[in-house]
Amino acid sequence: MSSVRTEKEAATTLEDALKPTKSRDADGEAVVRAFKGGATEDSAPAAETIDGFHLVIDALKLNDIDTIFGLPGIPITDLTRMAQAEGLRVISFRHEQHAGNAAAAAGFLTQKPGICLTVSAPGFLNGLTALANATTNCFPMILISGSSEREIVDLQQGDYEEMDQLAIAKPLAKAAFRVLHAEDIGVGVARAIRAAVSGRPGGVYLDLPAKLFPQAMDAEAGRNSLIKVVDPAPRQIPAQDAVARALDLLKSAARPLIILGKGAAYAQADADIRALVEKTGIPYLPMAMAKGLLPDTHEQSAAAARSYVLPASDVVLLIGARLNWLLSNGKGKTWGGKSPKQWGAQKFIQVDISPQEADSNVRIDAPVVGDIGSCVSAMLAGLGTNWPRPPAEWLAAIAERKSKNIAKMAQTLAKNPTPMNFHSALNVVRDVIKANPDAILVNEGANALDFTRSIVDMYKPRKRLDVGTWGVMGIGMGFSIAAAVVSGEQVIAVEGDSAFGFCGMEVETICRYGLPVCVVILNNNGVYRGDEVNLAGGRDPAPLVFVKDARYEKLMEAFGGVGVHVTTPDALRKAMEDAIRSRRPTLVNAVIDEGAGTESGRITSLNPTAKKA
Ligand SMILES: Cc1ncc(C[n+]2csc(CCOP(=O)(O)OP(=O)(O)O)c2C)c(N)n1
Ligand SMILES: [Mg+2]
Repeated sequence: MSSVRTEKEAATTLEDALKPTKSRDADGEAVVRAFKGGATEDSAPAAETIDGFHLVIDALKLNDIDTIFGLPGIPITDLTRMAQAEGLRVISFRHEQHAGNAAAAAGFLTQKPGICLTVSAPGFLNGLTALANATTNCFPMILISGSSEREIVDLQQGDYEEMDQLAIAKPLAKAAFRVLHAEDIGVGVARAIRAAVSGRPGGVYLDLPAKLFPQAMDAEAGRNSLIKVVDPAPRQIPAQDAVARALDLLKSAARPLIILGKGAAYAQADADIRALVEKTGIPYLPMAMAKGLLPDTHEQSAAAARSYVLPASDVVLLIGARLNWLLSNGKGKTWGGKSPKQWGAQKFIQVDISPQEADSNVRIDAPVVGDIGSCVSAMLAGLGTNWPRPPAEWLAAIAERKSKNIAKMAQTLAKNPTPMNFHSALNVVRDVIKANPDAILVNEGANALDFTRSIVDMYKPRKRLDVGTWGVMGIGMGFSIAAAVVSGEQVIAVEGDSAFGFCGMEVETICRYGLPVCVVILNNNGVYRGDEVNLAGGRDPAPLVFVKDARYEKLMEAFGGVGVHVTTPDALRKAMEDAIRSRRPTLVNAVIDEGAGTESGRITSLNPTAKKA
């Protein structure tokens, strides 16, 4: 809670709210006196009233929202207390960005909007990065933020935490709303929920000014003003002719390929997606967060032959995957083009919920617009009984490259160098996930991300959460907390030491709520690697390196969790197995070779001035 407790806030404590008191201040001047079930002490029973706090809580509960990720302070301190008192799970963070990231991850995992609750101006801004990231990733979340007095903010007279938050949130969110009157809370929450989850999901901002919370209204009228959103994410059925056009094109392919994106994972259409892949027999590539939709060990996975199949394919079916930078924008060398802007020879079928996605980078020959589940089931129904298997030469060419690359990787993983490196450490994580396929893997860093993505197989859908479309650092602990809270499963967070630094304080949150999170830091003493020196030869360290031999595990111990310092794969394995057995918050500081790692991992080429080896 904020250390500045004004009269305003002092007057809105839970204690006040729970005991019947008189309403005062007809214009709602920041003093809570109306409450659920209240009656005045010294007069005949008055009409039952309800205040803004409870209307917000009831509106959320009515829509089956059971968890709030947030950080208290003016003007939402009592909202967090009352929400907990009313049976919502309130997970309180140390920094709003991580509460926001948790809300986004919860949204991705559950298809319900994750709720992040922040204080005004600085707290709001701290949460905004997560909101923008959620919108970019198409994760449904609602950032609910308290804000200061409208008339003072709008006249820029210098209110406590003055900021026009709605205006700032708008360009970064899918939608943004403000509620000024208690009777509009139901509509505001309903609009926010619909905006977050319908169509292409995204981040929604809901501005609740301080004056809204103590506003009282007749309880029955208040209850009647709430909306239980019916069918918040309506199915969007694709047109039959669009499906037929797509299937005709797919059938004509000599070298077909399916690419599954995180939209496909979000859709929870797992059985149909698997059936479509298996019935067509077409090789597929999972994007990072689509790993596990089919087990990565599936014989149709072409992941180990990615650099061969992308340029060689002739028809590509994109399911919930955008042709953004992660797929080299559908053109250039990756796709067989001779220059960065040149298109390859592929024809594309794109299954996406947004009609505007098609043609965003290259020509889409067969757009199929609708929700992924409806599109995939329509395509499945259209396959008929004698769908031809892809040409044998195509499958054989992929199989050959795949087995060569897998054998090469197996050799690398079998090595046991001293000091430990990314491969020997991640070989352990790979085994641990194989033995615990229900565990959720959270992953961030540069090399720590790229190596984990390629080495650690996933076996089930929506078990991998990572930096997503932006490649943002700092999602690790927020995503881990959300994953543990909404699933109850073991979480394993594989973190670069730099990545962990963006969110490390949230290990206190993990300990406070006793969450089964095992953080593994792949510690190479720096951003990308830890062996750089100051080019000027001065005393300051190079910009990319950290304190050598940092003891990150002590941070976890400081809050009662288990900290382990390891330098060998065997010790790492034991530490992870102990963590999973005990389900105790654990941080394993896995010291690896500080010279292991390349600039920006696999995206060195995006550095404008980096020397290319
Ligand atoms: C918010 C944010 N700030 C900065 C970056 C730039 N960046 C990309 S990866 C990275 C850290 C890489 O170091 P580490 O996490 O230790 O992974 P390693 O490559 O060393 O395994 C940084 C700072 C980013 N992606 N996001
Ligand atoms: Mg590092």
